[in-house]
This record gives sequence, structure tokens and C-alpha cells, in this order.
Amino acid sequence: MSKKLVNAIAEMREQEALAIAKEMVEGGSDPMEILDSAREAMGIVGQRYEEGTYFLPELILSGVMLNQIAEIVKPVMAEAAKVERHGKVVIGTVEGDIHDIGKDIVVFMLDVNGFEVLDLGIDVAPQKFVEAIKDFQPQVVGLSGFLTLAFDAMKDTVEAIKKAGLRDKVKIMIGGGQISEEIRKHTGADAYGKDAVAGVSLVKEWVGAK
Ligand code: B12
Repeated sequence: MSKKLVNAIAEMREQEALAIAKEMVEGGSDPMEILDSAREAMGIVGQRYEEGTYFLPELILSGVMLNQIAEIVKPVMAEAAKVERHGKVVIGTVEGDIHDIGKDIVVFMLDVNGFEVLDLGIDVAPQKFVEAIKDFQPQVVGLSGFLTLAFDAMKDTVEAIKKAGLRDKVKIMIGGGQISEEIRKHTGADAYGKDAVAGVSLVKEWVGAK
């Protein structure tokens, strides 16, 4: 974890944060360390938002910084991973929810670990997931959500997949800020992943990739 990077993001010093991330990449730091620092900083931003010291502009800027940092880190991670595609995943942020930073990290990690990923984006209606399963024929579906209302949207999505007769064709994993094992039970999904690394492990387990 880089304290300097955590502080620069948490204090909204955008240029400094990007410079530190670049410096770390060029200096050969582990890309995961950079992403972990960014995640730690997002936690601080979220806490300050809850306390009322930060407002929406800070939330937005922190999101922009995280995306830029992911772009800086991406080339080194892609280089490190041998890209041999061994499974398909459809993923999206569920209906009513527009948070995509966490999802994008999951997409990115699946991608560099050799999975073919169809990212449906944000605010994705259950029927859109159903159509994507029919067309793209993934082994795994990932549902992301950060709002409390996402819990029911996830449940509705799982139910729509069931109704379309596709439930036994896919494994469904869910994740996002407030998602827990209890929420997983509520939604009827197969598993919950606390972070992108857990998501990749689940997909590897389900498609039998090493
Ligand atoms: C950044 C942010 C925003 C940005 C989002 C930018 C973007 N492009 O995503 C903006 C400013 C747009 C935003 C908007 C809003 N936000 Co907001 N936001 C946040 C914040 C600060 C950080 C979320 C984040 O991106 N974290 C960084 C990622 C990397 O976190 P992570 O959880 O570690 O990610 C990992 C896991 O979640 C997992 N994962 C994620 N998805 C998936 C999927 C699968 C399948 C798997 C396996 C794993 C997985 O892997 C990730 C990577 O390792 C949180 C506070 C917080 N502390 O979480 C509030 C928060 C989520 N927002 C909140 C709210 C209320 C809102 C708004 C309603 C505000 C408003 N009044 O308009 C709107 C929502 C509009 C909507 N319809 O969605 C609340 C939600 C409260 C609730 N109970 O519902 C929170 C908790 C803040 C708070 N404490 O009040 N927000």
C-alpha cells in the first residue's frame, strides 16, 4: 500500500495522484499495490461523504481518478498475464444503479486473466441480461451493485434468468460495496465475491480454468 497515493486521492490532488501512480508503474511496483491503494482511498472518500465533509463533486472526482489510475495500470497487468481465452462472462451494474468503478475493476481483472468479457455497462435491466446470455452464451454472469436498491434489482435479474429457462446454463456471481453472503441468499445468486480477485477465483473455479 502506498500512503502517498492513498492521501493524494483522498485529498483530491488529482495530478499528484496520477503522477505517483505513473511513477510506481515505471518503478516496477506491483500493479495490485496501486489498485489496493486506490481502493483504500475510495473507502476514505466514502467515509467523508457519509460524515458530510465531502459531497457529490468529490465522489465524482474520486471516480474519475480511479478510472485514470486503472488505465495507467492496465498495460502492465495485460503484459504480465498470458492472454489465452478460456471462458465467457457477461457482467453489468444492475438496474437503477450507476456505480461502475468496482465493476470496471472486475472486468479488467477478468480480462487480464484470460476471460472473454461482455460488459453491459450500468443500469442494466434484467431483460438485457437475459438477451445477452442468449446471444453471447457465457458460462458466468456477474451482477454488480452499490446501492441498497440493487439488492432487489439483483433478485429480479436472477428471477428473469430463471423465467427465461437459462438458470441452469449459467453460474451467477454478485458483488459491490454492500453485498454480503446474506444478500446473496436474498438474490438467489450462486456466490458473492468481495472483490475482483474473489470474482476471478469464482470464474476460474466454475469454468475449470487454472
Ligand atoms: C464513487 C461513488 C459514486 C460515484 C460513482 C462513479 C462511478 N462511475 O462508479 C457517483 C458520484 C456517480 C455516485 C453516485 C451516487 N451515489 Co455513490 N458512492 C461512491 C463511493 C464513494 C465509492 C464506490 C466505489 O466506486 N468504490 C470503489 C470500488 C473499487 O470499491 P469496492 O467495493 O472495493 O469494489 C470491489 C467490490 O465491490 C467488488 N465488486 C464490485 N462489483 C462486483 C461484481 C462482481 C460480480 C464481483 C464478484 C465483485 C464485484 O470488486 C471491486 C473491485 O475489487 C461509495 C461509498 C463507498 N465507500 O463505497 C458511494 C455510495 C455507494 N453511493 C451512495 C449514494 C447514495 C449515491 C447516490 C444515490 C448519491 C445521490 N444522492 O445522487 C448516487 C447514485 C446514483 C445511482 N442511481 O446509482 C451510497 C449508497 C447508499 C445506499 N445504502 O444505497 C454510498 C455507499 C455512499 C454513502 N455512504 O452514502 N457515487
